[in-house]
Amino acid sequence: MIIIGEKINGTRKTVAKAIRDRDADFIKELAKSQEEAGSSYLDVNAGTAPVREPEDMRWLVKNIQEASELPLCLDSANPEALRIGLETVKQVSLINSLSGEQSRIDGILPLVREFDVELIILALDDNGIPETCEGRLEIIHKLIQLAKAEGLSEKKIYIDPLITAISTGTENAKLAFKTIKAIKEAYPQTHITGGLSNISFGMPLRPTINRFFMAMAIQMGMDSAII
Ligand code: THG
Repeated sequence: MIIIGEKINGTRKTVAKAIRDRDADFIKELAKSQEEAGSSYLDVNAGTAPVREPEDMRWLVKNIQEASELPLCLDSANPEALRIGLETVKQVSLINSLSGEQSRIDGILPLVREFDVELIILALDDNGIPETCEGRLEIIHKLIQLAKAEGLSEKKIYIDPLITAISTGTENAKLAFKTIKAIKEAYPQTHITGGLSNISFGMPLRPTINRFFMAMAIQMGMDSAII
């Protein structure tokens, strides 16, 4: 399993405060504890306003790399923040993420050619998240072709089928399993990842639901998770 540690995320209050206060010790501790807990990558999401995000991303990447040797997963929709992150990292990083939204295709795809990266691809576009497996696969298919045209090999591609909450649709777990299985059949060389805790949003016993879902998703071919 390829574990992407999700704790360095500026949408979390404690992390937002640490970014604002430039509290490097707090961020370094989050990096170290996630490395000790078995992370393969550390997700870095500044989660701040677009004008501040590039500089916050640079500060985060610089400080995380002083605390941990792990490769990073740069989590932003902002091409400028991703670029600054990619210029600051010491080793090949995951970009989180490319979607079928035109603004991301235009802003993020060029970075794939320019930098030596790995890439997370999301099954959504300007019309939102398709409610069917077929609709999601159509987007994934298109984005894999685009990424390959930029020289990226399947082994460097991570597909996120988009795990959505069972609290808003009881079929959502089954839909995720079906999509994972179909992706693995069509693109056996790619990795499959996703935000695990999305599945249990709004539910009691979240850790239990997360664990059962994960075990079943692994059976379907999932080999990574953002946790
Ligand atoms: N797919 C991809 N990337 C993603 C997601 C995804 N990045 C962001 C997110 N989803 C995964 N990252 C997080 C980071 C932190 C938390 C959840 C997901 C988190 N949540 C607390 C909770 O749910 O209770 C509340 C916040 C807090 O702790 O303050 O911590 O799906 N490709």
